[in-house]
Amino acid sequence: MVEENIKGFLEKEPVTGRLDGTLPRDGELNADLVAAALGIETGAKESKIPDFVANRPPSMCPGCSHIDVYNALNEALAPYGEGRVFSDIGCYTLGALEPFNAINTCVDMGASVTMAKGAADAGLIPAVTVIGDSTFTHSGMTGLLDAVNENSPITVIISDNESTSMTGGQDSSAVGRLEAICKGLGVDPDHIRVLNPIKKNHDEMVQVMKEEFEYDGPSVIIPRRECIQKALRRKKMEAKLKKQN
Ligand SMILES: Cc1ncc(C[n+]2csc(CCOP(=O)(O)OP(=O)(O)O)c2C)c(N)n1
Ligand code: SF4
Repeated sequence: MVEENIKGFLEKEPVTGRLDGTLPRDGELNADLVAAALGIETGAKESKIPDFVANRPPSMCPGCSHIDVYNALNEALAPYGEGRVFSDIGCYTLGALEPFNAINTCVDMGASVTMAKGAADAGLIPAVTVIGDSTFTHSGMTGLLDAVNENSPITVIISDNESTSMTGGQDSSAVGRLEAICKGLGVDPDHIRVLNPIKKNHDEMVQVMKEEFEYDGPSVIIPRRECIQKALRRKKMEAKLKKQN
């Protein structure tokens, strides 16, 4: 019944969208764009960017834990050559840009793990994944299970900022459970390595990464430090609650 309705609608109406210019060819489909495409007046006005705002590429916040992860990763991977870091979508995707140039792919949620597995199975070793804690629990876990089942030599770096930061800092369903999840999926506990990604620990991080790149099986590295923006909001809230009590 439902199928007949859809068919009928499509037969009567021309299909419009990104290809005919009704919607932009790329980028996010926000509510205003979709409303305009449907001919709905929302009253939203395009806001002009003031002249004093300089055009610049996006970047990670100063002090972000992902920065420490990329600094270590670039050093640890240097002897192996480029083109082996499969990543995903989140704040850490900004590691694709200068000055890091640290990741080579970003396709869809979770693809970092399956792409690394495919590359390793095809002979690209080491093959590395960089994925966020939230994206990992959304759709990276299944790929890791696959890597465990076939003992694929990949290193999955779960850059754990205990937050879903790119979309506004929602709680991540991974909080407090990442090691247990990886163990449950069958990763050898000796190859689940938790790190504190701060400058002072740079050499230790490089060393651990090098060790896991040499391991002939799936390994997981979890650099864990709370997102700075989330920590600031949390501290503000805690101070407010303290004042109220
Ligand atoms: C299928 C799908 N659902 C939702 C999103 C929106 N989204 C963008 S990044 C992201 C997760 C970011 O969290 P995390 O992986 O922990 O990285 P962080 O931004 O915290 O570094 C989500 C849910 C998306 N891109 N694709
Ligand atoms: S919002 Fe958080 S995770 Fe994102 S770049 Fe800033 S500190 Fe890093």
